[in-house]
Amino acid sequence: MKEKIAQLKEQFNQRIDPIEHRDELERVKNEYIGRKGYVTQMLKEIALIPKEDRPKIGQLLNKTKQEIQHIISEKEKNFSKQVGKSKEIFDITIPGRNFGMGTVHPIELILRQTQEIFLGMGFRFVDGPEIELDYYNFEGLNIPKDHPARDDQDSFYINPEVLLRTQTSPMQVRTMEKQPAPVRIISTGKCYRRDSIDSTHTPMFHQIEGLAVDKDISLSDLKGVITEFCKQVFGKDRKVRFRPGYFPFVEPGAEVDVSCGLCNGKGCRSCGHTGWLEIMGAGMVHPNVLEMAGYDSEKLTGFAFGMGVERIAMLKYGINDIRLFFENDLRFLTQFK
Ligand code: 2NL
Repeated sequence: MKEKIAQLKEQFNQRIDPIEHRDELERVKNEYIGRKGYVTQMLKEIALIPKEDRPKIGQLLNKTKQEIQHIISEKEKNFSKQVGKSKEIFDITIPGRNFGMGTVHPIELILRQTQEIFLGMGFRFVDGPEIELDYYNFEGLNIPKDHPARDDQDSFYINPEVLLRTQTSPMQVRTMEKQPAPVRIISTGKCYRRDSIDSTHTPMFHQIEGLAVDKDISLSDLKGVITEFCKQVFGKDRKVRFRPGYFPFVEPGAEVDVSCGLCNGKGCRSCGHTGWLEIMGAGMVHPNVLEMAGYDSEKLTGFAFGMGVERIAMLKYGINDIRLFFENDLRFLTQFK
């Protein structure tokens, strides 16, 4: 009988531990100490054992019953405490709400990638004001007040001497004024021009510009740096070519083309049947620009280049309308990772 009691207690302990719901606790309570429960049953069985053993067994069985009762009431108390916490009111197995991670804007993706490429080639990143002096935006870049190039860059003027920058070059002039050569910088950011909006123009756009000034900088340095950049952005198999082009702040100046990735340079609709896509302007820094910044153009030379970030992104990702970048339609924006 003693063993049977020990077994019963052991069995009860195993049953009670994993119980998580009130209903089950009630069932187990009945099973053990209810009117027809095991313990009650065994109390009746005491009449069947030898008289001299009855007090001891009776005591043991009563003690066990009390223990069982104690454990059950503790568990009941626990359950009432948990009301209002997670277990019974909230179903913690329901999946949480997903607020999404968001994605980086395609323009920002190109900016980051470009900065990384040029940082890898020893360039330093400089940042500057979007509200600029006419001097840094035009004059210091060899574009005096009566220069026809001003017509191509119709600007937002705040007053006759202050405007929203039309290019990122002002920061490069400021840097040359501040520090002696050698200079290796890239400057990126928003630029503004008074353009009518269409599939290739918006009054605000982004530029990436680079400048290197040192002793003995030559056109081949420019070609090497630009070719490396194009291969890293568009792919190793793309070709790069330089055509003569005019910009007031460089001499000689060039337009840079990259071979069309759709037709591999054979000519198709997307490249206007030329096999080439124009991606940036570049050239050797004009001696006037160096002199105005305080550099000796007899001793120093430099190269510079500039490109529109939207245009690079459109060519890289096959986007045909610049307005998509600014409409902020998530179906468009989340495609770039
Ligand atoms: C374009 C043309 C170019 C530059 C930018 C530059 C800056 C300084 C001196 C000389 Cl401080 N040049 N920048 C040079 C050639 C072309 O960009 O229309 N890009 C979209």
